[in-house]
Amino acid sequence: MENLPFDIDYICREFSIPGRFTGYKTKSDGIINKTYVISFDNCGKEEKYTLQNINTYVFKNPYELMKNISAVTSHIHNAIIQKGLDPQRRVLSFLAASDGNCCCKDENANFWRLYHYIDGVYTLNTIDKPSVFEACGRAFGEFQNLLSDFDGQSLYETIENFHNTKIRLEQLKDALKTDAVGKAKDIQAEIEFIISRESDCKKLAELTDAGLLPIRVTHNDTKLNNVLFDNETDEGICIIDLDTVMPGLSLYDFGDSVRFGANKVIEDEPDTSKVGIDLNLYESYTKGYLSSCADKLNDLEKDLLPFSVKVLALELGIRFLTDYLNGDLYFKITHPMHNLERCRNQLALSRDIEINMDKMKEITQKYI
Ligand code: GN1
Ligand code: MG
Repeated sequence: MENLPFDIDYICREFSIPGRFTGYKTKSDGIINKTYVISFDNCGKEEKYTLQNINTYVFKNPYELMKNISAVTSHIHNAIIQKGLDPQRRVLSFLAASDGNCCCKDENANFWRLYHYIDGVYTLNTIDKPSVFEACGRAFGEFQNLLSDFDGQSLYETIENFHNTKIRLEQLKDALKTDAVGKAKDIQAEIEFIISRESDCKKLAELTDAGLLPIRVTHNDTKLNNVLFDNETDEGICIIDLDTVMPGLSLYDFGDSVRFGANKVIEDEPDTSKVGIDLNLYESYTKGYLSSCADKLNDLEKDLLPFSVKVLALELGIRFLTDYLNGDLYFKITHPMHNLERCRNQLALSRDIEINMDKMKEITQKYI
């Protein structure tokens, strides 16, 4: 097979994969790592694996990253067995490389990891029916539950201050000052919008410092497409993309999930007039999420659920804009304005959430 985006002989050797390589598919859901599903014929039986090239611009220490993921997945694995459920389909399982680590480094300093492919599931980038988003909320709430007795102290911080919106804003201001590629002049409106919401950016960090919001072990990247849904039951059975599982706030997970899934359009939609919060979807997610973890959250966490959606949209807008100013080094892009369009989409969403805040609070109250 010609022109593979990976060296299949190396991968097979490193992970001792049995059988004959028959082909691959590229997965395009994530915008950080490169992901492929690779297939083998093992004595007449098709066997599949998910192969990922870890983005080392984003994740500086893949070995630490994989130690986190090993610890977290084995904790979840045990918890799932205790519940009498099938760990093969409900948690990712990684293959060890030849040196015993859960990833390997090739001669070009690319890091690779491999996990068993889970069959009979689908992923989504948009919602076709509200019940699916309720299932997504239930799955992330359950993820929170499964990790509630996991010791976060043992985890490395794979990306420092990942959801510290206050620090994200400082990083934007630095990028603006440096103006590495001369784009600062074009983004006055976006900067004004963000600066006028500086107090919102600081709020969660301040409440955490004051000891009012508890640090938990959270996923931190709770996009809809990071859930595997069962083909037969539509249940969200497995949470993937565990790179950012770290100590964090429950509100990061709730806010991030809703800002992605309950937006009326996809994150990449450039027409901001179409952007908005779908209140029915907000309700579905809130219902699902609180049904599986309401008893774990304190009153302030529950009160701030709607606010968290606004602030996570604002934060991602800040991150896209910072990357745009820095010359698009972090997120994969397909065209020069991509990160700016994504930023505008998120800022429009946070504006629409402000407008609908009272309605969102009312909906949330129904499920508290
Ligand atoms: C990235 O890896 P992926 O595509 O699931 C990013 C998230 C953003 C998201 C926006 C490690 O997630 O924080 O919310 O893009 N992950 C990282 O689409 O930065
Ligand atoms: Mg992902």
